[in-house]
Amino acid sequence: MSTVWLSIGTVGMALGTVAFILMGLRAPQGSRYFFVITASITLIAFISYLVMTTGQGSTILTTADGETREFYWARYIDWLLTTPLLLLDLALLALIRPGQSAGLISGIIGLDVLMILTGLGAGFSTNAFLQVVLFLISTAALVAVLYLVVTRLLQAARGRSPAVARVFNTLAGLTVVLWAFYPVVFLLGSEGFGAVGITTEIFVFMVLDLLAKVGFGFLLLTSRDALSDLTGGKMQASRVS
Ligand code: RET
Repeated sequence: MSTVWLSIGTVGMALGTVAFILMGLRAPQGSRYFFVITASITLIAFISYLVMTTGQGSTILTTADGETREFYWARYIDWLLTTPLLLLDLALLALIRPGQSAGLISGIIGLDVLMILTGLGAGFSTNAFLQVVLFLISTAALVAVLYLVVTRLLQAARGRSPAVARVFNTLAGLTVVLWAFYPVVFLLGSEGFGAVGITTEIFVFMVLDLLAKVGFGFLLLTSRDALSDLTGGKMQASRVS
């Protein structure tokens, strides 16, 4: 059954990538970078899902009490690359002059990378104490990332056009809710308490990944009003300076 869920993930990411590329070809020039970033996100996830569907990208670990579990590390390489890109989409939507907020953007992305790397360490570790410590650091980094999104970025987005502010609110809300599920699945799944089986874990991660990437991408890239406001805003800004 795991292979079925992983195959659905692979096909879903492939379809999302093709759709975003086709939509990008018809998009106004000034907003194309959103299509490039978002299609790259689903393309990377497609590769990761393809790797996992073909039985690669996981390792069998033996825990201290002699039990074994299969750890899918390929998804962490996907997340390491794609979660910063998702945050970049949000930042570019919210900030009028992203170049002037380089500190904020790199802070958010730096915390996000810390989150994924410590999560990878927790997943790979067979030492319970180290797992707990790394899990807590990863979760703290997640809280910090989401906090910055709903404070600093949300505040910045309020200063943009109503259409941009509305799309940002929706996407930020979606991000907070979906991202909060990941540590819960980790905790309940094979890396944590093992309360749910590996097949269920693979299924839930697949649904979350599709919503957080393809769902997020569709919401962003079909918001024509917001995207055209952004191009207009950009042209105005360059005229003033
Ligand atoms: C881990 C490890 C345990 C602690 C935390 C985690 C958070 C993961 C997140 C992943 C988001 C992935 C997305 C993928 C999109 O397709 C690494 C599970 C906090 C938030 C959005």
